[in-house]
This record gives sequence, structure tokens and C-alpha cells, in this order.
Amino acid sequence: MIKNKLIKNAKKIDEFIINFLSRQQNSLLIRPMKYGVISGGKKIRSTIILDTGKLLKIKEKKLINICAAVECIHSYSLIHDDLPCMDNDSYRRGKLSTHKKFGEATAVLAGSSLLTLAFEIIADKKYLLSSEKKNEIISLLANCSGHSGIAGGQELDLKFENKKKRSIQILNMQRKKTGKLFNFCLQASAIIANKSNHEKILLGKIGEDIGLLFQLADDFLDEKGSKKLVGKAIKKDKKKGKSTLVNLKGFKKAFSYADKLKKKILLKLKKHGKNTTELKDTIEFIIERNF
Ligand code: GRG
Repeated sequence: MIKNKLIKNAKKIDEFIINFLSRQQNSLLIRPMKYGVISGGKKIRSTIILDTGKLLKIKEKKLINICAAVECIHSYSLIHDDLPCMDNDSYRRGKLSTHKKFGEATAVLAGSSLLTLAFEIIADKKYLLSSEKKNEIISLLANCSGHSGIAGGQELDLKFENKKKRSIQILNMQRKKTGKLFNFCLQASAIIANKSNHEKILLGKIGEDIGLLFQLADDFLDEKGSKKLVGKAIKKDKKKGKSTLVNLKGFKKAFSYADKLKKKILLKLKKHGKNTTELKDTIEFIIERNF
């Protein structure tokens, strides 16, 4: 069952981060950082990485640092996304958002510390990966998180509020805001598996498509999901005038686009080996999920 897989993976990554932090000097920010990254969250990006590991025959211990780093970046982006100057949300993962619990300044600092922690986790001496590979992965993660990735996508998302944007512009913004980190998940796994540059790019593109599918499903949950299951406020996209495919074309057309995208992803995956079952299950979950 996919739910059990997600819980099992989340537990592993949480334990890794707790252990990693316990090796560092204590600070006032550890508690809000743990609040933002440990408790709650599906850790779907980690599951995607571990599923890709099965496809590319990579040992799990070679991927745990990558999973933990991605979850730190992801949680950092959520902490900042919830701030009053961004999407202004009081609840996340069924509990108070980090700034509501600890105050805005602490949330900014805890989020920024999770960002830098991600890079420490990959650069760690105990992580047995060549320096060349670590460099390549760190550079890719920085590229996917910064102005050409998550942060750049978020800027577009905020600038697009209450503006009439075309589907291509919306999809491009969502590819950056959400897709790029999923691109990293598959591309980093391809780097570890010694794949050719061509294959790294192809796998990264599949990751980006999965991320876009994930964002579309997130928009569907905002429209039709349950606040209790999703763990955050819903029906906000319409109120805030967000540029989403649902708001532009309506639920039915947006869902049909997502369904076609899913089929395209599954078709592309076929060219990348036989052990695709786990990744395929996770992709099906992404579009069917209710949390
Ligand atoms: C530079 C990393 C960085 C951040 C600053 C605030 C910001 C810029 C970006 C926000 C990007 C953002 C909120 C994208 C939304 C992606 C998304 C669908 C989030 C929900 O992810 P889930 O469902 O969350 O995986 P859980 O709670 O399960 O971890």
C-alpha cells in the first residue's frame, strides 16, 4: 500500500535529520527547524527519489542524504510560503504554520537554516560519494531552488495574482515553483547511478513533469479537497485570484490535462528500464490523492 510506503520512508528521513542535527551544536533555531521539517508532511519527494533508486538500482544508503536535503529545501519553501508577505497561511500539515507558532522572525531564520542545512547534508564527510558527484549534485540543487527554480517560480506565482495569464505561462510558473525540485530528485539519482548526460537530462525532465502533475493535483485539492485531510486552508486559489489551470479553464478541463500528462509520463518511463512499478504506483497516487 502506497500509504504504508510513504509512512515508512518519512520515518527514515525524519530519523536521519534528527540524527544529523544531534551531531551539530545546539541552537535556539533547532526547535522551529524540527517543527517545520520533521513533524508531518508526506515526504513524497523522498519517496520519488527512493522509487527512482529502485529503477536505477542504487543502494538506499546512497540516497538518504539526497532525500533529507530535498525535504529541508521543501520545508524551508513552505515555511516561507506561509509567511504574511507571501501566501499568509496560518495552518500547514494540520497544525499552526511555523511563523504562527514561533513568530515571523524566527520562521524566516529557521527556514533559511533549513536551506543551508540541505547543502551541509550533501557535503557531509560521512556521506560516501565522490567529491565530483557531490559538487554536481550541490550545483544542481542550488539551480533548482533559486531564481531559475522554486524561488523564481514563487515570484511569478505572486506576480500572476489577479492577472489573466495564458496556460503556457501558468504551466511554466508551476514547472519552476514545484517541478524543478522533482527534476532534481530524478536527476540527482541519475548522477549517483553514473548515467550519461543525455539520460540525466531526460530523467530530470520526467521528474519535472511529475512535479507539474503534483502541483496540478495540489490545485485540485484546493478546489475539491477536505481541509481536514489536506491539513491546510482550502478554496484559497479563487479568493486570492491565483493563476491556476483550474481557475483559467475549469476543473474538468484541467483534470483532463493532468490525466494526459500522467499518461505521457508513464509512457516516457517505459524507456528507462523495467523496475518502474514503485515509481508508477507513486505517480498514480499523486493524481488520485486526497491529502
Ligand atoms: C527558494 C526554496 C525557496 C523558497 C522560497 C516561498 C518560496 C520561495 C517558494 C514556495 C514554493 C511552493 C510553496 C510551492 C508549492 C509546492 C507544493 C505543491 C507544496 C505542497 O507540497 P506537499 O503536498 O507538502 O508535498 P507536505 O506537507 O506533504 O510536505
